[in-house]
Amino acid sequence: MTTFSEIAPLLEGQAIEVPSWAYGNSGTRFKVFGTPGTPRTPEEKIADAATVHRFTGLAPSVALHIPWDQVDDFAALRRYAEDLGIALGTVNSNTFQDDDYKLGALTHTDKRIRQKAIDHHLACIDVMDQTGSRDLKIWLAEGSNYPGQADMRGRQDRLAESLQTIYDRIGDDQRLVLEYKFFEPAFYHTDVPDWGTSYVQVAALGERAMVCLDTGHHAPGTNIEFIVAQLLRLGKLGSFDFNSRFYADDDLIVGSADPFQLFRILVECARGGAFEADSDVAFMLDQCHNIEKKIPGQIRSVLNVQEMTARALLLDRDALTQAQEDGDVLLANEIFMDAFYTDVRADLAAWREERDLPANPMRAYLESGYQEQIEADRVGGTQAGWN
Ligand code: LRH
Ligand code: MN
Ligand code: MN
Repeated sequence: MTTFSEIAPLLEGQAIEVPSWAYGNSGTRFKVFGTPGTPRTPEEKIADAATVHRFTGLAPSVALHIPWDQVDDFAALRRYAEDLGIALGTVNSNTFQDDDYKLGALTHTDKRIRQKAIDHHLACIDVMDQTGSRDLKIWLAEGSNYPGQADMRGRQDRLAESLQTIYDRIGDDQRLVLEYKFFEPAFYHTDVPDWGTSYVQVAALGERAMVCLDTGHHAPGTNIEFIVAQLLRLGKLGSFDFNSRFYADDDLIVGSADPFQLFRILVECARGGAFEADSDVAFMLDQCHNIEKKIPGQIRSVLNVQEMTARALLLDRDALTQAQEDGDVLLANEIFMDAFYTDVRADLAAWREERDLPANPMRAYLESGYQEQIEADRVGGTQAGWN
């Protein structure tokens, strides 16, 4: 049996990056609901992200999305974040809201448009240089809606060429992470639809190019933990975008739709060394809160990741290996499920108190008055920019 005190040191270093866009208003293509207290500026998003960290101790950095978080002075934004106790993290590019990119960006047949998309990524790297960010995360909304519409193969070639130009500008301490998604907004073919395509593209670039796995970007029924195992095995799992889904890319609170799947993914992370101090895997959230309050929504997500990480680390790996080698199917499954069903909430509450964190971060936030304050202070919030 593995005990909670044995796994506590591994929990110590856990860091979950939150997305700036989670604090803005979002919705579906039918309606974006305004929420009182929504940030009006990148600074206010960062203040909210810092609040999540203050109550949980789990979220020491916030990801930016350019141009949603465009400011004149990124070095000043960095100082602002650091004064609040957090860092600026991954920089996400955006080539999905410009008319020029209707038929493609990095894959477009028109060299001028490809260059425009490349230049946007180079500008993102300039931002990273000022914010001190390590990762440039690229998700491409590129593809086609009808068979015959596009030369899928030619687009792969142009994609490789464009990515190479961007990668050549990535600094020695920086990385390029390429996120895949099987459909949407394109409905017939997508240029980076799966981990294999992302892997092929980043492997051709070099060591500092990695794959980003967004848990909401697979067909229903996909064994995501297998992909995690494979990418860790290949040394190419750069980062996660965690969220959960019932149907498509629902971007719901992590662990809400399928806690067992989150557990299975985190078991493979443990198996592959992703929680070790020398691991480079970035754990991020990618969520949109359509109807719930955003800060408590993020608090719930990071706590869910922590709780499920603890349960994954409690898996008695030696006993499991023995049962697997003995071919004892039912015992192996029982050992696995025992860890999943372990209730770690009391242990985690005590663990937090030992670290001067609130035993129940959600309750502490709701009682802190922060929510009432931002609802009173902030009038006319900006949209996250997503819909
Ligand atoms: C695309 C995506 C990608 C974007 C984010 C807003 O569905 O997951 O990571 O940057 O949503
Ligand atoms: Mn994502
Ligand atoms: Mn997504």
